[in-house]
Amino acid sequence: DADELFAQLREKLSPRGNMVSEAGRARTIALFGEPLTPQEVVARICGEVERDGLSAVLDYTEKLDGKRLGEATLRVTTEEFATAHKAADEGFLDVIRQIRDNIHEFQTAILNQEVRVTRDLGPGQVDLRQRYVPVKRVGVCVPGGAAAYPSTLLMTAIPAMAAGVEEVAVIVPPTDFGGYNTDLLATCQEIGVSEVYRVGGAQGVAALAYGAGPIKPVDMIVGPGNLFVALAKRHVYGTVGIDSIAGPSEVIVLADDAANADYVASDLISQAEHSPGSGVLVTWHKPLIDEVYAALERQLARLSRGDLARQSLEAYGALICVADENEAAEWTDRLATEHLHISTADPEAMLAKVQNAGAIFLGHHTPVALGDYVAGPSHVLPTGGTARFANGLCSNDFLKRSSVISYDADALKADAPLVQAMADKEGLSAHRASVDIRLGGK
Ligand code: HSO
Ligand code: ZN
Repeated sequence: DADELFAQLREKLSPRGNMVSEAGRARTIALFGEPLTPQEVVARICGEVERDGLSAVLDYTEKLDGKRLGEATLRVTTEEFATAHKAADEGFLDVIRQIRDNIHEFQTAILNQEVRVTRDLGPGQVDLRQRYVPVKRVGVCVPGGAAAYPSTLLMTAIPAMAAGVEEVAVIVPPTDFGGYNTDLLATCQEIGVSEVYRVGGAQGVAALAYGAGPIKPVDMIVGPGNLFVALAKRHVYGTVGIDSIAGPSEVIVLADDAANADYVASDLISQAEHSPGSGVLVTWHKPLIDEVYAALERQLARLSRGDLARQSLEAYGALICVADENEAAEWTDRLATEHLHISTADPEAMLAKVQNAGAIFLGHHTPVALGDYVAGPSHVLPTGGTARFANGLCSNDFLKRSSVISYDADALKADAPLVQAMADKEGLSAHRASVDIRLGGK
């Protein structure tokens, strides 16, 4: 039953913070003396960091990540950056530079420009503007639990820099995949990110939001993380701005008889290997279901993360056969996934039929991995069905807009009756007076 499958997928893929899992029960009893939901854990940690600052951050880092850090070891030093950069492979640094340039090019090209409207009121002139100014200080969460993600640093920090953000502060867990990962530190050095703290989880997000010792509060926090990072961002929202709440990676592949089963399978697996991650095939060419299934088996057997990807696909994947392209478009819009790959004879025609997806990949030569790593749009994208209303991260998210309004004396005179009429209706006589006084009235 299609509706049930849809509900199951949605349920499985959206981050859940209001349930105590088996493992969570024992762990939270050990840590807090009682079983707590992830939401309650996050509220406690954030509350304590807000109250006690650095000491709470260091205590939680010890309790949760098993590392006792001090003020000196929390922040990555200039020497550590330099050493990592020197040790890095020259070929890797060259890759980073090329990707940096791609991201910077795209993120600069899409930047919103000031809009100006002038209105002629007889002799009077009205000048109206929408002005964009970058957020001053941004915090970036880089994951470091399951794998090292220098790509995520690039896909968050470079859009911020392209927008003109002056200060980028990075938090990353104190792990070998995180704050001790030399590739990540070398990447920071290469792109000019010099403020990196070895702290993850809710305590890291709270430190960015409220400030803690050397970590000065930021204006906005972006970037992906585990459930605790996601819930903490939601918790501190309002004190700071945030991007969307990112959940596990997902892709829908739309395919017809022009698709190559091996290519399709490789795209499904590439998002599933994030583990958890999901891949869903939707096709109206029935034989493709069996072909892709066989291709999945072949490829999973020989990939290094094949077992992880298999578990993800078994739990969160699906191969769906529909009647035609229109039904496929309906599925796409309802699932509203992070990635959509259109693997059909005429991808542009299919593109015109769909509305909801964070990033869309056209044709047989555009695997999602190009978007994950090199093309230019950010790989921080809406997940869990939120592509119905949310957007992928981009440079414009780091711009604030202000409206700017300017009237001359004649224009004020021309528009005064409108203000007077509205102020009289709403009974706000001081509003009216602020116009009258300028017209020489009482
Ligand atoms: N597919 C992930 C991004 C990523 N892929 C990072 C590889 N590294 C979320 O869209
Ligand atoms: Zn990926």
